Formats: sequence, C-alpha cells, structure tokens
Amino acid sequence: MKPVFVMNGPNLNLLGLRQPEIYGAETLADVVAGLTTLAGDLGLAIEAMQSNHEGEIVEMIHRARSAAAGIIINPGAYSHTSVAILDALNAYEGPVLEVHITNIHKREAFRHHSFVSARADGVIAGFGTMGYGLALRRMAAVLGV
Ligand code: CA2
Repeated sequence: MKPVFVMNGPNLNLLGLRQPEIYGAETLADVVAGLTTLAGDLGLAIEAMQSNHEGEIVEMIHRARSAAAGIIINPGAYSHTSVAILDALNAYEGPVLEVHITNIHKREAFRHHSFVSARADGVIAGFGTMGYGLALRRMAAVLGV
C-alpha cells in the first residue's frame, strides 16, 4: 500500500523547542518517530513532511494524488487562511484527517474556523501530540488495514 502522508504546516518545526506549555515537550522528530513505529504496528507506512510555505504544502498535496493512501494534515496557521490548501485537498481523492495539537475552539476567535475542515473526513483538536497517533489509528480503520 502507498504511504500515508503526514503533513505539518508553518512553525511546527519548532515543536518541543518553544512554547511547551501550549504545544507540549515532544519535538516534531519525536512525533514522527512515534508515528513510524505505530504505522509499522498497524501495517501502514508513513511519509512525514513539514513546510513553512503555503505553495510547498499545495505541491505536497498534489504529489499525494498519485503517491499517498491518505493524508493526515496539521496545516498550522494556514488552517485559518488558506483557500489554496482547501482547493488542493478537494482535488485529492483519498481520506483526509485534520489534526490540531491545541483545541482551536478554546483559543482566539480567529482560530475557530478552519478552511481545511470543509474537506477533512475527521478532525482532532486538543489532544496534544497524541492526536497524530489517534488520527493514524483512524486512518488504518478507514483504509481497512
Ligand atoms: O493546534 C495546532 O496544532 C495549530 O494548528 C498550531 C498552529 C496554530 O496557528 C493553529 O491555530 C493551531 C501553530 C503552530 C505553531 O507551532 C509552534 C510550536 C512550537 C513553538 C512555536 C510554534
């Protein structure tokens, strides 16, 4: 089976390095290592990527059209602004799960709306970095593995 793409948007490369009181102590490398192990246990593979650039994320999603069994995406701040990422996801045919480390509905009003949620098959918010693993378990179920 093709890998599940795990995409992270802007500033998530700083995970574990700044603001641990908001985003937790795990680094992005820690999260990816945990997901890689979990994917093996579930009979899946992942390909992890991160970008601080909107157009690069759009291009990752275009590549997913032929290369990914599903997409788990934390679009970061682009969740709240990017019609381009929503349009790219709308051109992707597989399952899409959206993850937010924090509960965006408990934060500032400008974080309450996510453009990506209009395409996502499921959304996890506020479970900390555990949310990525929960999304991967759900992805395994959706893909029937
Ligand atoms: O809760 C989430 O996962 C967010 O997608 C994170 C975004 C934020 O703009 C969204 O509203 C909610 C911000 C990611 C910034 O990540 C950092 C991690 C550590 C230190 C600084 C930033």
